[in-house]
Amino acid sequence: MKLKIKKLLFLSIIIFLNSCTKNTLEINENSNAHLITSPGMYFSPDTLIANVGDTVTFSMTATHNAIEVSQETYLNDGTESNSGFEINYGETKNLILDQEKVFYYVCQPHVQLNMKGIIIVLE
Ligand SMILES: [Cu+2]
Repeated sequence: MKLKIKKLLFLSIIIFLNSCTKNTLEINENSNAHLITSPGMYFSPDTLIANVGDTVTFSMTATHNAIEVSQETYLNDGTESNSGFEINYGETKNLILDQEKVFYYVCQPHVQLNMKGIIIVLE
């Protein structure tokens, strides 16, 4: 029962946050390796649901970066890093999801074009 409530809560967060993005959602419970790319002025997928222990590979093209920000910064289309992960322009980098958490990130030059994403890490 407790688990069900938790899942419902996460689901409502997902639906809300996904409405802020371009709506590409990846849920793949069978994989522990995920890839986020920048095929245009958006991240693909821009909403990723993963498990603790999974690895996310960010592969950014030359004009895009991916900077972790706070939830508030994310919702305000801000660009200020929260000292979390940073994937620089043109960089490919692995991120190990080591805790239950919702990560928010933006592409700094294109956040006003809604180029941002979330990673929801479940236990
Ligand atoms: Cu960009």
